[in-house]
Amino acid sequence: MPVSRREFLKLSAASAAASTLGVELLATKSAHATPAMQWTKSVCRFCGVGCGVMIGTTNGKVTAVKGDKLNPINKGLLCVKGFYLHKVVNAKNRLLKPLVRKNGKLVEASWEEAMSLVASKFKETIEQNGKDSVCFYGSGQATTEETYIANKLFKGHIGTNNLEGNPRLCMASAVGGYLTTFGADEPVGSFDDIDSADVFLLVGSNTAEAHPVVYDRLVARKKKNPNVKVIAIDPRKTPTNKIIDLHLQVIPGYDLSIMHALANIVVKEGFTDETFIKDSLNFSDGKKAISYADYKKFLEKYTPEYAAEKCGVNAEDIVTAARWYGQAKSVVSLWTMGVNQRKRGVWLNNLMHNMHLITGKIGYKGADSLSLTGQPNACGGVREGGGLCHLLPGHRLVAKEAHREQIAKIWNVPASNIAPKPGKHTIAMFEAVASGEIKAAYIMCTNPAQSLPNLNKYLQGLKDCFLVVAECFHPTETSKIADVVLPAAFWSEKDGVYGCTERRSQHQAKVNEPKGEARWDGDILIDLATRLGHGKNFEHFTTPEDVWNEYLLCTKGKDMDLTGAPYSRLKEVRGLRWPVPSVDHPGTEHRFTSGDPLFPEDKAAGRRMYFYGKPDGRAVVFARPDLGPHEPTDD
Ligand SMILES: Nc1nc2c(c(=O)[nH]1)N[C@H]1C(S)=C(S)[C@@H](COP(=O)(O)OP(=O)(O)OC[C@H]3O[C@@H](n4cnc5c(=O)[nH]c(N)nc54)[C@H](O)[C@@H]3O)O[C@H]1N2
Ligand SMILES: Nc1nc2c(c(=O)[nH]1)N[C@H]1C(S)=C(S)[C@@H](COP(=O)(O)OP(=O)(O)OC[C@H]3O[C@@H](n4cnc5c(=O)[nH]c(N)nc54)[C@H](O)[C@@H]3O)O[C@H]1N2
Ligand code: SF4
Ligand SMILES: [Mo]
Repeated sequence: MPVSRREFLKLSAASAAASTLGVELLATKSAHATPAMQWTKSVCRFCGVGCGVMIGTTNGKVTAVKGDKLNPINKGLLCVKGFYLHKVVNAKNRLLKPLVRKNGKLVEASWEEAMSLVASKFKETIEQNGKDSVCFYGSGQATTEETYIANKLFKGHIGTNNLEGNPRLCMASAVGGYLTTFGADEPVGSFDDIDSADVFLLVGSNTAEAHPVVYDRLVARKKKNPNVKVIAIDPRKTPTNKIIDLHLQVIPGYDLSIMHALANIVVKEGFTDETFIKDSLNFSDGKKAISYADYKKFLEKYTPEYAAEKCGVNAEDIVTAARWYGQAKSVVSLWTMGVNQRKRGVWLNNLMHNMHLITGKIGYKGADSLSLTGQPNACGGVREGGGLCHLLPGHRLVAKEAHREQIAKIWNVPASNIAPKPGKHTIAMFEAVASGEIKAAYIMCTNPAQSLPNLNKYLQGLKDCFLVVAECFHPTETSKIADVVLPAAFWSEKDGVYGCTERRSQHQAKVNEPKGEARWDGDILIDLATRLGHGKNFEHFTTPEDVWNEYLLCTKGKDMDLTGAPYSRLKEVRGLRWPVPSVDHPGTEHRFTSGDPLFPEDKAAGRRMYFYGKPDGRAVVFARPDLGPHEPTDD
């Protein structure tokens, strides 16, 4: 890497701060524009903000990157990560040739040798130990096309649902939260809501460092309107504190009680939207339906004093936060890993939504319960594309017979090829690797020997199993212990689609040839499929666009309909927010309300919102206890 992690974090914060002051240093500094340079529209591959970039090439070499001024997400700004993309493409530690382990050492090999070894080992393992003795571990940084091919190969042809991705470590709680509250995954609104919100509630989210361009948008909103208030719930003081008006510095893991206390005050002081509650909400204790009156009774325990005691904050601050929230015309909540990465992650996601629902502050400009996604394509490839062990493409489930049949038809396989039982989720999968139950693993675009929790439990198993790693760089902690390392094309060396936090799908452009002998990840997987005897159903994939076109069939008529987003259109526009059911549809800013092409006016019968993911169109407010962390912090 061109900078150390410490410098990197400093730079991130510094760049965000610079743009706070209106200095547009981000886009221009490293882009040494020359007349010979050609500029191509693309997208950043580093985080879920999904900033638009312009890639500068000189004689087929990537020489500069600048923010895309026409992109509505970043309007020309980039943080230090996007800003360095051209350096990363050309980094010295790019992996240029396949590596195969011989006598304990990784040595260079031909593609033919490496791939025939991978195919024969996978074949042998499946024959001797069954299809569930192999697995695939992918990434929210892979393109949708890549994840789609892996899904088609592993779930549809090999016949194992042992296919997972690193978003499990990151976004799984958010998915669970959206599904249980609204009946459908992914946000109701979009980043645009940031530009008109009056109050922001940031929970467990250090946007200044982790999502700097979102932070910039927040800063811009606050600068324009000094009455805007930002509340943060976070155990740490972070660089994001620069714009925070009220900081509830909680003891980690206890903040469920704060969210209930906020609801308690909002109810007591009359900030609820009674019409919206009557028309559009149900209540649940997590096991069964309860009434609105039951919910109010449940909240009584959660006084500001109770929550303050549990969380180590001031009761008055909780009251202030609740009043700001209640009085505001519109509120945007943003949260990331401080909410998701915990035993009660889904529950806390539900509580974030609860507040928006009981106050009716959702589904219009400036009002949204907006989970910030970590990775650039966790939403697109993995959540929408079905890159987890229980999913199929197009927000479908392996457990549903109709869903298996629909996808099997598109994949041209018997529906019985797809197993009805979910495979092993990430942790169970690596436990099975550690115990020797899974004997061969294909890892693409992620570095689990660095990023798994409780890593020491899994390292020996990873070393013992037959480990294939597709990587752009070497060494990484995972490539170091692999049996075969396959050089993958990076970012600007391949076409693909990324779907960011706000349901927006964007085209990533190929502008240069892969370095050395690197190949597109999709191409490597198609090669493996062919060697395993499944070539017939993959041979029509000659380009990523072919794959995208097949994937679009999986989205037709679904809540994440992308039918109106073929490459021809994506290459022109700055992404499209689904549902986008036809090529003349502009995309959707707010779901479940008028303007959403799926909003059923007839069923809604005058209601402002209809949550069509639920059978009766009503979202659910959850009254679950404020259980603390699995493992409290010690000194
Ligand atoms: N520079 C850089 N940026 C990145 C990434 C990167 O690797 N580097 N990765 C991207 C990805 S994949 C992700 S997921 C995001 C992560 O983005 P963030 O989640 O914003 O980043 P974290 O550093 O994980 O910060 C989590 C915050 O949660 C707080 N927290 C911890 N425990 C609790 C708790 O119990 N309650 C509350 N309320 N808060 C708590 C922490 O103090 C911290 O401020 O960043 C994305 N952006
Ligand atoms: N201790 C600790 N652990 C964590 C977290 C934490 O905050 N602290 N955060 C968790 C979270 S939120 C997340 S999202 C995960 C992230 O965990 P990882 O996915 O392991 O994170 P990265 O380091 O981004 O790994 C991506 C890898 O893909 C490679 N790569 C990049 N582009 C391509 C490509 O086009 N093709 C291929 N084949 N490879 C490519 C990169 O070189 C890199 O090695 O970590 C989780 N684990
Ligand atoms: S905020 Fe995220 S998407 Fe935007 S430039 Fe930075 S890393 Fe890339
Ligand atoms: Mo993440």
